[in-house]
Amino acid sequence: MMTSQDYINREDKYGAHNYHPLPVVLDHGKGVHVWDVEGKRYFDFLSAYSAVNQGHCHPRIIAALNKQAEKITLTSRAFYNSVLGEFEEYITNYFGYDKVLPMNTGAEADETAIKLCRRWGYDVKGISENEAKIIVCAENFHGRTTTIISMSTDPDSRRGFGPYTPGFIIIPYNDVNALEKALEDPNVAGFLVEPIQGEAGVFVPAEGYLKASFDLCKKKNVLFIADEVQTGIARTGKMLACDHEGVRPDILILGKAVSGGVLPVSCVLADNEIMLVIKPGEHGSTFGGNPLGAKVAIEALQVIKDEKLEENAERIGKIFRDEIRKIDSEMIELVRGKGLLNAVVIKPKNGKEAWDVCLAMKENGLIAKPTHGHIIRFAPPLVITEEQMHEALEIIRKTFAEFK
Ligand code: IF1
Repeated sequence: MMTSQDYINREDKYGAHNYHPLPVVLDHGKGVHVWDVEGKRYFDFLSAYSAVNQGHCHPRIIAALNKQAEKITLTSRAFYNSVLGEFEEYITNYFGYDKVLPMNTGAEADETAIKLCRRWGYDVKGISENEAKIIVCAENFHGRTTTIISMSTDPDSRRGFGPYTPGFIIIPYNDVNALEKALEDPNVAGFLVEPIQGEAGVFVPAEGYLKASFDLCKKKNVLFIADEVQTGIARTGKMLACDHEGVRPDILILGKAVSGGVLPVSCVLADNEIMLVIKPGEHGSTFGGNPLGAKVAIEALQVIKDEKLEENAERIGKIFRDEIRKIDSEMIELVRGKGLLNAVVIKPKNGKEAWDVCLAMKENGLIAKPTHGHIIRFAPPLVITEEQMHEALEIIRKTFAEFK
C-alpha cells in the first residue's frame, strides 16, 4: 500500500517543480468533502481555486459527463456538432450577451479577450495598427501565458520569462483617479480588471469602484473587460461579482466553475459589434467548444440556478466572516471577502505563519492554501450548508487555539 509520502515522492521525482502543494494527497471527493489516500476526510476550503463551486462530483454534472462521453467527445471546430449551439444559446441567454466564444482555460479566455479588444480597437475605434493599449491593474492575476505575465507585477510570475508583450498600461487597483488619467491616452482600447483581486489575497475594492470605472470607460469609448474567472458563477453571492454594482461588462471572461471543475471550459461573452470583429480562421482552439465540455457546462450552470447557490454563498459567507471576527487570536489580523470568497490575513506569531496554520488545519480536517505568505484563502464549494459551515468553523477555532 502506498502512503501519502510515497505519492508525494513520486510527484517530486517525475513532475516539474512548479508548485509547492500542501502535503495532502487527495483521492476522492463528494460535495464539500475530499478524502486523502489514507481515507482521512477534509473540508475542502479551496474548491480548486473556485472551480468546484457546485461541489465535488456533483451527481447531475457527472451524469451529463458520462452520457455525452458515450456519444461523442470532440469534433474540432472544422465541423459543426450537435451540442455546441445548444451551449451557445444557453450561456448567452444565461448571462445576457449576443455571443460567446468558447475556450478551455482561464488564461486562454483572457488571451481571447485581449485579442478581441485589440481588434475592436483597430476595426471599430480606429486606433492605428499596433498602437492599441490595454489598461490593467497592479497585483492582477490573469493566468500564466507569456502575454498575460507581461502585464503582471508579480516577480514570481514574470521574472526570467521575457521578452514581454508590449501594449499594457499598469495602474494601481482600486484607484479611479489613476484610471481616469490613463484613459486620456487615445490609443487605449480596453480596461481589464478583476472585480475582486483573488491572487492578491481576495482584495475587495471600495464600493462603487467597478461602476465608476465602467462609467469612465464609457466616456472614453473604451471596453470594460471583467475577468470573472474566479469571482463569477455565484462565488461572491451574486452570479457575477459585477452584479453587486449593476455593471454589465463589454467583455466578460469566465472559466473554472463554468464546468463545476469537471473539465476545462472557459469562454468570453460579448455583443455582436465586438464579437464579430474576429473572422473565420483568426482565433480558436482544438478543444474549445467540444461537445463534452459543452454538455457538462450546461448542467453545471443549471445546477447553480436550481440549487440557488448565489443565495447560499451570500448567506453562508456572512456567517463565516461574522464567526471568524469573533475568534480571539493575535494571529488573525483581519478577514475580508464577499460571499464565499474570503481571506484571513495572518500575523505571524513565534515564527508561525499562514503555512503553519494551514498544516494544523489539515491535521484537524480542513484544507486551505496560503497566498503571499501571510494570507489564507477560505473558499469552500457553494453547496456548503449552515451546519457544515459551523462544523468547519469549529475546526478553524480549534486550530487557532493551538497557536495561543
Ligand atoms: C494556478 C491564484 C486563484 C484567475 C483569474 C484567470 C485565471 C485565474 C482571475 C487563469 C487562475 C488560478 C490559477 C492557479 C492559481 C489560481 C489562483 F492564486 F493564482 F490567484 F484562483 F486564486 N483569471 N487562477 O484567478 O485561469 O488558466 O488557470 O484556468 O495554479 O496558477 P487558468
